[in-house]
Amino acid sequence: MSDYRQMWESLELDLPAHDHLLNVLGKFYGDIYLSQQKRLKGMEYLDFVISEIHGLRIKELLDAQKSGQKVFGTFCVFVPEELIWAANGICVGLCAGAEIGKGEAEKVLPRSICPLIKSFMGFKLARLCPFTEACDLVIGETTCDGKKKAFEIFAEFKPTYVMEIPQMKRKDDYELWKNEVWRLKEKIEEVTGKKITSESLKDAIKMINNRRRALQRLNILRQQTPVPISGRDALLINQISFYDDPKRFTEKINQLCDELEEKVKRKEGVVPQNTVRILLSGCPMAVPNWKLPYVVESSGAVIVDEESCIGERNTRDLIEETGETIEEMIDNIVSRYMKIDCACFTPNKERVEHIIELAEKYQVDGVIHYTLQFCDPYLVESYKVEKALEEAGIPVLRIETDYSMEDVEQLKTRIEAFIEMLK
Ligand code: BJ8
Repeated sequence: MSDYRQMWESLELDLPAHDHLLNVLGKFYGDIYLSQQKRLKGMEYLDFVISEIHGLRIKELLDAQKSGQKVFGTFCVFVPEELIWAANGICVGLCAGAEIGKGEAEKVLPRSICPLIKSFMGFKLARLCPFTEACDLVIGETTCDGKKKAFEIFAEFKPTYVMEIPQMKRKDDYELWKNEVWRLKEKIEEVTGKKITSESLKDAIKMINNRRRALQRLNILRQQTPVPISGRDALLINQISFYDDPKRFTEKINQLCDELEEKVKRKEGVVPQNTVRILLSGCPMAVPNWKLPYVVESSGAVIVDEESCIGERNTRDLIEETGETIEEMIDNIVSRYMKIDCACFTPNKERVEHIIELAEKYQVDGVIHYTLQFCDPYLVESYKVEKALEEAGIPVLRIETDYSMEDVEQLKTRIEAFIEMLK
């Protein structure tokens, strides 16, 4: 990593603090990931990507910029990344999964705001995220109030464009969303200086669909008993999908799935057959937020699926590949993205139905509903989720936490008791 110091300097990172961050991250990763037993050979690629998280991938982005490409950062799965790739841009999901730059963030944000929002502001103000620094444009959105208002401040430090996301799914809302997608297309073309053509959009749709197909394939394999991969590894794969090169990533994940299929044929699980199976549902777990999966899996259970934007909500729906003209393809993009069942929508019956569907499909023993502190949409919706799950006879545990390690012991006690009850 020391080879990259000049590159980090050019991005004006706070080098001593950045060194410290990488050390902590390396140790954390070793404890949570490398200590696992029976890991797949295919995970070596993911370990490599993580070891180069601020190195090689950043270098690739900067090299691409030198050859004229533009880099766009996003914080939400609602941003149609196909438009970015179709304009020869690069899309990276920006990390906001660690308690970083908290002091800096709290100078501009209230203390009682969602840790994810505090984290993306903190990474920027403390100059610790090379991805953010490498971006030509950050694309924000108006999903929840906290994010919406935080982007006004973030824009003072980084070129930021905000998409309006509807809060309901009536006919007018589809129109609003369609206009927003066209508006984004124009913005991306302006930044990249490239016109999106029907061919380039078609290719981009196919490329991102293929990435989703590979992740769907992974998820189908997780429905098996015994489950062939840990929840931690599956989460990591989903997290990395947001910033790796999509074609390379898809190829690697398909290879990993080949390995998994062999394991399934041999009935070889990552844990014993009778291990308690958990569905995690709720807020997204951005890299390196691995606290809860670690606590769950070190308490004798295995996570078999994530009902989250870093999981099923991002991979479940494909864009129809039937469009020939730009107008048809944009219509297909609009419909696909409006299927996202984020808690920011009201009403949001589909999400509750999906959770029950997933619980049955993955034969889970229980659901852990996970919410970040101060995330009103998911916190309020957890009441309906719990009620529906109870009516369906599926045990549920509601967890509200943040990115600090202070509550690990308390979480462990509650989760162990829940798992014991499920046994
Ligand atoms: S589509 S879940 S990625 S908005 S956790 S910042 S909601 S207060 S992240 Fe999300 Fe898009 Fe929805 Fe998915 Fe606000 Fe809640 Fe914080 Fe959140």
